[in-house]
Amino acid sequence: MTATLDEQELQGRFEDVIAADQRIEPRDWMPEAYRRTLVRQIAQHAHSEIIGMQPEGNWILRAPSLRRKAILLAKVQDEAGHGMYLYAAAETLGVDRAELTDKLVTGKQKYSSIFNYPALSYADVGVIGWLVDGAAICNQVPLCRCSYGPYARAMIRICKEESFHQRQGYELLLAMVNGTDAQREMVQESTNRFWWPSLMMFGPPDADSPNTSQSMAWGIKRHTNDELRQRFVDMTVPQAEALGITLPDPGLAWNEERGHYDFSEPDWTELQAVISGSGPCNAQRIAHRKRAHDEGEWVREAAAAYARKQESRR
Ligand code: FAQ
Repeated sequence: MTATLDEQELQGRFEDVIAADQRIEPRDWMPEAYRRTLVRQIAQHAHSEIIGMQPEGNWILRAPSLRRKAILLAKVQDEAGHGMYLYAAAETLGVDRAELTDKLVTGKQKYSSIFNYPALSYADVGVIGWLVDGAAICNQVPLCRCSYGPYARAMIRICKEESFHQRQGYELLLAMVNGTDAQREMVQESTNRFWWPSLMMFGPPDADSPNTSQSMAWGIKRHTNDELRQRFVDMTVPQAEALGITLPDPGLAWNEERGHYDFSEPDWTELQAVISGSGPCNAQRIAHRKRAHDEGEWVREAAAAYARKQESRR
């Protein structure tokens, strides 16, 4: 009886913190479902950053100049850093990074659909920065106000770096559209391939999103998938115009009454296929991640042995 009352009291306190828009910290009691939802989202987010190194990483050795190589190396390294902050945030919820990595490579946890598309030309490096990091920022800035403290704080630093990434992508595209006809065509061709997958990053439409309403009630998500997708379209159309690039949607038009751009429905069957493992690069991405993890075994062993030795000297 007392245990039930205690649980109710703890639940009440948790709800008060959420209602007051304050932060839940690792030491605080939280409902098991809240903890599970956070582990799911933060782990998926961390996996996305780590798998997200692969498409652009593919171009590091083929960058067209030393300057472009240095920029790309720094960006890909930042993504590794984001993965580390996010795994650390997930660990405050009582899970272990090794366990999360295992769930990634065995397909038990997801990562963002966007990284299952290949980067086929150097214009893709610019378009990934512009559209993919642009969509990531739209989605992630509200996560800086997430009700779970360690995730919210990790997102502040990540968002600062993501906006820098978005600008480097746009700067690369500006250089290319001011170059030759062939370079302008590369930018257009890359935009055509990445536009729809970028819109899908925000998740399924609200009517088909099983997690949104509960995550919003808990203050984990602050906006619905469709709200953020609209925000991204509104933000991106003028940027495309400034680049002189056409977005591949004949339904795209300013709607005076709504004060937003109208746009066509993405192909949701494609999103479902990519999420469930049938995207163009799913198998390759996981195989590469697994190989890198296996080859790093000796590094982890050496680091653990060194840590044990340091500990025994104290
Ligand atoms: N891909 O009920 P919802 C980056 C899953 S940015 C794969 O709407 P939720 C930076 C979803 O997990 C990319 N799966 O789910 C970068 C759920 O499955 P589950 C990462 C998706 O959680 C840039 C099911 O569908 N950003 O890495 C996708 O409320 C450049 C039902 O969906 C984040 O992770 C998808 N697109 O909303 C790096 C941001 N969409 O778990 C390198 C944080 C949905 O029940 C280069 N995450 N699913 O089995 C979020 O904001 C949310 O988790 C959403 C999904 C919005 C992604």
